[in-house]
Amino acid sequence: MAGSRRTFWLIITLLAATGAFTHAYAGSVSGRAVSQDGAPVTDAVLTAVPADGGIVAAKPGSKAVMIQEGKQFIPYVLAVQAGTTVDFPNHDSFRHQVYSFSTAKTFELKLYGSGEIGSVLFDKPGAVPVGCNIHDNMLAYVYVTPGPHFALTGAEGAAQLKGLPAGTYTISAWHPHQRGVSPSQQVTVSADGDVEVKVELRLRNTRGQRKPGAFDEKAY
Ligand SMILES: [Cu+2]
Repeated sequence: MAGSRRTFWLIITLLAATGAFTHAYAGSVSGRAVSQDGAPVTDAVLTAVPADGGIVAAKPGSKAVMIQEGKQFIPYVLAVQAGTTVDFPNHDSFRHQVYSFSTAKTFELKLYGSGEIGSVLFDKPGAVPVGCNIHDNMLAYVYVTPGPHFALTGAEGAAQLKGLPAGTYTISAWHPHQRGVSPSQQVTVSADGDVEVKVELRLRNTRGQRKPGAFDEKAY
């Protein structure tokens, strides 16, 4: 019967449009980052690493961007997977010189002006504080994750890690102002479920911005 066949395809189309099929292949983790005072933590990077150690490498040519504008880096925290090249375009009318002395990536771009772009390949996991030789107050962080599953928390301290194949994962959280090692916990993700995870970060008080290199690298 033509009518029932049409209804069948309509239902199939609606299921596909609402993502009912893709949900069957991947689970997710809804993370919430809070400080020791229970306040939501923005700009925390949540990562999920398979407990069996299997990591999918970044696609060749993966790119991300950190802008220099108004004597600031934007965003303040940029999370990328190892193997990603970050462009540092200068949107200001004056020159910047971007650098880092970090263990995960030491680099120094040449001094460059308005409209120009410097690029750096981040090939090793870790926290990379980024500064400018000309403007001491400019500070931001590139957080390089080993695998493809990561998300940055928003204003409410929430972030969702989507598209996780079923399995056991170590969920960890990192924030530039944290004290000590990153908190982590293991969760089991099913093929179609969402796991809620709350992570507590011990943050130090920050008054203004610190210069790159002044932070405790041992904590990472
Ligand atoms: Cu600068």
